[in-house]
Amino acid sequence: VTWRFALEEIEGSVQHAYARELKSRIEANSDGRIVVDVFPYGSLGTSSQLTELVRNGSVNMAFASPGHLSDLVPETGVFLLHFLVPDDDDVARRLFTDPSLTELFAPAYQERNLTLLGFVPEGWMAWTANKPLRTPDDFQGLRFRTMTSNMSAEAFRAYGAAPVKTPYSKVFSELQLRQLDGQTNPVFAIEEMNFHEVQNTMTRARATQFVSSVVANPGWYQGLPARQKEWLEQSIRELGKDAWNLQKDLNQTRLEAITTDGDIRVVTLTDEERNTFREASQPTYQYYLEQNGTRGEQILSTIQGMVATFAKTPKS
Ligand code: 6CS
Repeated sequence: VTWRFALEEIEGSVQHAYARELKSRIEANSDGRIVVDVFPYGSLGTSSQLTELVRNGSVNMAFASPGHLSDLVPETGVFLLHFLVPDDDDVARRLFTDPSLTELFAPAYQERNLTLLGFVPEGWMAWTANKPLRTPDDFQGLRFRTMTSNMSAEAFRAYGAAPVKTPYSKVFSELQLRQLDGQTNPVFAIEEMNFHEVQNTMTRARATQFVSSVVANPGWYQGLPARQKEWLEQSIRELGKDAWNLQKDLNQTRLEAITTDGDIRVVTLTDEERNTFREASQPTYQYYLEQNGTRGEQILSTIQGMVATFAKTPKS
C-alpha cells in the first residue's frame, strides 16, 4: 500500500524532516507493507492546491498551514494573531504539543472535509525587508508579502503595510525584482528559500510562531484498517513531541548559516518596541472574532487560558 503525503516546503525544511521521520516510523511499524511517498513542495502546486488535492482524495495527507488554510477554515486564523503566544519557549512548546489543541480544532476541519491529524510548530517568524522594521511607522505603505489568506494580510495591514498575498514559490523572484519590499517566515525558511540574498535586514520581532497542521482525506482515513490507523496516529503522537526540537535545531543552524555567510543584518526588537506592535495588533483580534463568532471566542479564550496556565505552572 502506498500513502501519498504532500508538503508545502522543499527538501531540507522542517516539514521535510518531519515527513521523513513519519515515513520511517510507519514503514518500520508496518514491516514495509506501507510505503509513504513524500512529495516536497513544487510539482503538485501551491499550498491551497495541496489542500484541494487532499479534499478530493488525490493525495492522502498534506501539510496545511493556517496562513493559507484560514480562508477555508477561518478558525485557524487564530494562529496568525500576533502576540498570542508569549516569548517563552516552554509555554509555546507545551501549547503546540498539547493533544487537546488538535481536539479543539478537529470539528472545524471536519466540516470542510479535512481530518486534522495534528499541529506542527516551525519556530518564530522573522520579518525581512531592506530596512529594519522597528515601529509600525516603518511598515507604512510597505509592499509586504504574506501568506495567501485574508487573516494573514490583516495582521500586517494593522501595522500600516500594504500586504500582498503571494504563493510561497513566487516570493523569491518578486523580492528580487523589487515588486515586494518585505516578507515574513521562520528563519529556516528564509535561509533555504534564499530570501536573505535579496533582503538586507532581518527583524526578529517574536510576534508569531509559525505553526502548520497535518491533514488527511476523511474518507481515506476512515477507511483505513484499524491497525494502520493506529500506526499512523501513534507515529503522529510520538512525533508531536520531537517536532519542537526538530524545528529548534534547524532554525538555530540556519540562523548561524545566514549570519556567517551572508551580509544580512539581524535586528532583534526590544520588549518596548514589541509593545508598540502589540497595541497596533489589537484590531486583528476583533477581526478574528467577527469572522468566527462564538466558536472563535471559545477557541481564542481556550488558547489564552492554556497559555496562562502554562506560564504559571513549572516546566515539565
Ligand atoms: O510562507 C509560506 O507560504 C510558507 N512558509 C513556510 C515556512 N511553510 C509553508 C508556507 O507555505
